[in-house]
Amino acid sequence: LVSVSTGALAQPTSPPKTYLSQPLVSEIYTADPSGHVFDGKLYIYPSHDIDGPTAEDDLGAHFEMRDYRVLRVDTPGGKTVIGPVALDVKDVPWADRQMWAPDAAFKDGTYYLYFPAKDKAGAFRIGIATSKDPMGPFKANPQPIKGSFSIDPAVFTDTDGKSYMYFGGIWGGQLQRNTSGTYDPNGSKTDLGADDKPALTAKVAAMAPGMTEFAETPRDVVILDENGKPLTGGDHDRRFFEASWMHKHDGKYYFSYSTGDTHFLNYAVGDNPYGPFTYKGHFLLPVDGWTTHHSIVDWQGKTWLLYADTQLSGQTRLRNVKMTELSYNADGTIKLIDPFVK
Ligand code: FUB
Repeated sequence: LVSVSTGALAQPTSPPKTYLSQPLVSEIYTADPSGHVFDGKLYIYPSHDIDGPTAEDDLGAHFEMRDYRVLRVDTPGGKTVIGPVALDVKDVPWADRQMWAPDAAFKDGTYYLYFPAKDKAGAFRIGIATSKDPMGPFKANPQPIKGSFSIDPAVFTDTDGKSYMYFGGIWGGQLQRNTSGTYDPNGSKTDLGADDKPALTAKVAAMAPGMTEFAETPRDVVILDENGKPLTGGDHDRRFFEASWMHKHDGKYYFSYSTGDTHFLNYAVGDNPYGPFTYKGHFLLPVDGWTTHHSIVDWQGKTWLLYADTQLSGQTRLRNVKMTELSYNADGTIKLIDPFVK
């Protein structure tokens, strides 16, 4: 027996990753999952990722999605059904490109799809489309919501029937280019550039009863630290970046969001839908891929976290949605979830 040495030292290899959960679908790429229970079934309104030609940049030009597909799960752990095209950008009169993270709501027999897209001037606006079927197809309104800007709408309906839209995102989400009330295409690429000042944050507005207009001028979703001071722009592990979500637990309002460039999902708790909200911590550690975006939904006696990573493709622009159980400690804090099994 002859053994031949190459002379090279063996390189340490990292152990293979074990994922906490598996992609819900592998036929198409999906991200930014917004979950809602309609008639006992879980409907998921995700972004529909495609492999476009645009190079990656800090403003997300590589997320060049053109349509939406709705997912449906009838029982936890059961098969995920992929719906047909629910809305295509070519059928949205005002929109030009980049159909980013959507959400949905139901009222008086109509399903509402809320979605951000860039208009012909390159400014993100939030549009509305309606359907009688939660899977669509949806018909778009000719104009975006009056006074809307930025990205990532999340519509929360409180127990009193009143609905609120949370939205916004910095960097590619353009919040920093909308501080004067109109879109400034030459504004900062990232944030306010003022690390010691209160950070830019999400917006919230009550929806008018018809669900297609804001009932008021959007206000800031203020997130306070343990000393009652707003989180600052330089606090990248805690400050808001994008991916707003609101849910209620034991009478408290949980505002959750992504920290973007530090890749955490965080939450803050308040006493009413407008806040202020007190920062509580991370609840999902960084996933594979640059973005992290989620929703939290009660279904069949449990609370579920819908999230996404890049397990199937290894590419930030081609993501896959996942689902795992989320639970609370006795004091109402959320138990931290690691997307990998160690
Ligand atoms: O999917 C495009 C954008 O990436 C979303 O709108 C953000 O939340 C981030 O996930």
